[in-house]
Amino acid sequence: MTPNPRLLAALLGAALLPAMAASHSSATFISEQDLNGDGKVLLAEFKLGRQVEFARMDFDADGVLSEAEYLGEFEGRLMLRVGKIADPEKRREEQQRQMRQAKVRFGVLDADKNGSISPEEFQATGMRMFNLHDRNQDGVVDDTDMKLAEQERKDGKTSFVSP
Ligand SMILES: [Ca+2]
Ligand SMILES: [Ca+2]
Ligand SMILES: [Ca+2]
Repeated sequence: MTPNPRLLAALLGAALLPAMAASHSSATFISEQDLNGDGKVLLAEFKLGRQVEFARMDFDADGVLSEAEYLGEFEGRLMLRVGKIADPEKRREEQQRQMRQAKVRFGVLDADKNGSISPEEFQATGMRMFNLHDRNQDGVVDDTDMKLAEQERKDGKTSFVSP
């Protein structure tokens, strides 16, 4: 039996790209990526956002993301988030868990395993994310895709994509 490629992509995405957990619902995706505030995300808009994000993380501006740059940027954001956890033991555990996941993500993003993330590698991962949200594949993530995702969720098709 040949696995459904979309199902496989979804499973891989869920397993290998925990970064997506933060953007797993299309509503969150739109609110994070909608640069001009019109309630939808065009492919070009999304790519531009990724470019800006890449440049922001590329601290030494050498055109690629090193592991230190990638993890350092993530750690900064993580500190703000885990700071809300009152129990110091739990906070430390969560921090370590998240950093381990970030290391795994770096390995996934670095598709050619040369030790750094190129802009192409960064965009390729973004495209997979975009395609997951663009349910009807029209190059825009908007209300229609949210409704489709909602319907699929009701039908129990993609519970692992949008739990
Ligand atoms: Ca760099
Ligand atoms: Ca690479
Ligand atoms: Ca769409």
